[in-house]
Amino acid sequence: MRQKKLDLSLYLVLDPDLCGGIDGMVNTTRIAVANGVTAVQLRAEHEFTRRDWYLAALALKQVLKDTTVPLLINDQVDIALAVEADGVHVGQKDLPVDVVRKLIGADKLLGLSISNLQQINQVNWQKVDYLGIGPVFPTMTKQDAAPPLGITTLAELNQCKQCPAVAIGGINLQNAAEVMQSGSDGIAVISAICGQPNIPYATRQLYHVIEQAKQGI
Ligand code: 3NM
Repeated sequence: MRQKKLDLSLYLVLDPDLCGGIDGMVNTTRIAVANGVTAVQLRAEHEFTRRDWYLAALALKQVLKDTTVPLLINDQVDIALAVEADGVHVGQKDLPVDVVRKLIGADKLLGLSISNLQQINQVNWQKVDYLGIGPVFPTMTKQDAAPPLGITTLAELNQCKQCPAVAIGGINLQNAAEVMQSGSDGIAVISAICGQPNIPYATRQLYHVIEQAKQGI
């Protein structure tokens, strides 16, 4: 049985560059989880060695140990297994989800990024627990991001989904409400939390907007 339930409401994707390395990611996670973050993903684009991935994942697993918040690892299946993370998140250029599912087993969480209608139509729904849909808005954080979808296309994609979906890409306090109103189950952010001067405040404000949107306020 799965140990942790997935709540996509406020999904923090960690970036070692913006957080200030492994210690920065650990501190950011500790503070963000205390202020409303409901899921955490370890992700790194540059100059992160395999040893760094492992040490970061291990430290994050420790921080989240006594919480209900799951830890997901971007792409690196073996690291996820090595630290007994709660799941894996893959993109379109990573291993296919049926292969990842075989490697991680039935009990771990598996997320898949999609960025257009063609990709959502090809999703193997039996194998995934949730989708990441994006980028919704322009983002400086992902170098090879697809063109921004905009709110209308996001809403269309949300209508096609057969599992929960979290929206990602350029989401902040100003646009989080409309993202939620377009049928998303939550928002995923990097720069709206990582590297913010006041992480508790930034996280609480986002959480508040999401909760209000869920209640239709
Ligand atoms: N994935 P920020 S956009 C990691 O479209 C990531 O799949 C995306 O960072 C996708 O919240 C993105 O700072 C970057 O815009 C999100």
